[in-house]
Amino acid sequence: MNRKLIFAVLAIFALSLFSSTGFAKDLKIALVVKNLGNGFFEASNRGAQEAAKELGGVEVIYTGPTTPTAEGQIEIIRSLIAQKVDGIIISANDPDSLVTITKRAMQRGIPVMSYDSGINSQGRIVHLAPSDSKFIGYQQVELMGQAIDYKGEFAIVSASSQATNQNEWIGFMKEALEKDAKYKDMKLVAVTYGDDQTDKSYREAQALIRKYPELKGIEAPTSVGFPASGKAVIDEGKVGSIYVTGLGLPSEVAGYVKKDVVKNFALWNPVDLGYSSVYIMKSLINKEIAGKNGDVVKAGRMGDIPVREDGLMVMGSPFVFNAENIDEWSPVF
Ligand code: RAM
Repeated sequence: MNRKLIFAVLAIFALSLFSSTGFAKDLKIALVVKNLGNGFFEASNRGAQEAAKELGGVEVIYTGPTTPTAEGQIEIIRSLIAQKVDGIIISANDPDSLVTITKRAMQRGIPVMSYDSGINSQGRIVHLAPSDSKFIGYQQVELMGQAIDYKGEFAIVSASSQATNQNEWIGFMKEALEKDAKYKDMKLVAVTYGDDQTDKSYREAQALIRKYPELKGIEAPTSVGFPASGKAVIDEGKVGSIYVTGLGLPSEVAGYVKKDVVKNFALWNPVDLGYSSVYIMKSLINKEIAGKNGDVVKAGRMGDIPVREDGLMVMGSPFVFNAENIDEWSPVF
């Protein structure tokens, strides 16, 4: 072998050594949220970035449309496929219309999972739900019951009308009202949609208060619609006669607890949700799991998360917040 050849062989050897010991390119994982400017998703991104740091060699790209539409997310996924990201985690604005594009991503070798708000199972490998949907729906009715003494009219200010997660929860809220005699004197009079926009949610809540003079409660299963509804109750002079409950960030709802507009509400930890999703996606990219029933992901400080039937994964039970614990939680998320 001449000296040049020996040199070339050595150079190739050194290069491959470097690439397997830290000079390898980072895995690019996209976190596609329903919409930007939403505190819930920003908190989930904090957890996602934390997981990326812990795992090493992972870059999380936080992205999403400005308003929560499936069209906006389809455009973003199209461009993520072109950029050849290594994995896509998405909170879906629609369970069906994203399937075609996410299937295309998977055909190109990019694993897709949903978190928070699911895509139908043909369009993703696994879905990480924050908690059992039935549990969430029934719990919301119970919290509303506690706030209005299980009596009177209440209305819902939801997120967007196509959102998978909110629609599932609302379905279970209706089921609880029908099935459980405890709620027989409570009446759901309307379901409206604030599209996870503060202004629109505020206007919807205001319209409900004006349209239903007997209204006793507003339930908002969205972190954006919840504080917006609280503000509408105050501005309409209804403190003490209309109570708001729902799913919200303690940091954004604390003020309404103090003003006696909110007695109690629930949420899971969005930081943990984003954190767990990145661990799950890394296992999918590295083919440590296939996303089948019985697979288990070792998700760092969150411990083992098993895959159930239909690729469903579930994080835990929601926390309930009230005047007693709100100050402890509002600095956290
Ligand atoms: C909003 C979004 C999200 C939901 C929370 C509770 O931020 O709609 O999907 O999980 O509220």
